[in-house]
Amino acid sequence: MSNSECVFCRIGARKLHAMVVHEDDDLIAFRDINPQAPIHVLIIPKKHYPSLYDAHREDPGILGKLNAAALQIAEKERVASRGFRLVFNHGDEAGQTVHHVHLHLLGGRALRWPPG
Ligand code: DGP
Repeated sequence: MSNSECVFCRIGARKLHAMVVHEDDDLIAFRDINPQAPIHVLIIPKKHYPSLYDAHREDPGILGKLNAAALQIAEKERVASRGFRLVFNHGDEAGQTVHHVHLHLLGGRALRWPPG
């Protein structure tokens, strides 16, 4: 299922331009439009799942696929040995703004902890 109102569905369907770094049948990864680190890639399922719970309920395996792709991209982007962070923002208090499941891959600088 895809949602024509959803910006990430449109990127996944290649109807909206993004700097794509990785793609397969199930997912697509592209550079964040507002990067918070030198490497900031979003890995998304092509199918529209508004939240982690929807994805977990409908296709729990997709969450593992997003992680596996992130590990591969981190190597390609040369941050695997330096360190990187993988983040799912879920809901208002986490600051989720796009309601299509996405995994953030952040790296290329020292990342503070705890996050803001
Ligand atoms: P989140 O706060 O977890 O919902 O993060 C959503 C991210 O999506 C945010 O870092 C900015 C990014 N983003 C929003 N719209 C677009 C877009 O049209 N293109 C790209 N490349 N990134 C987008």
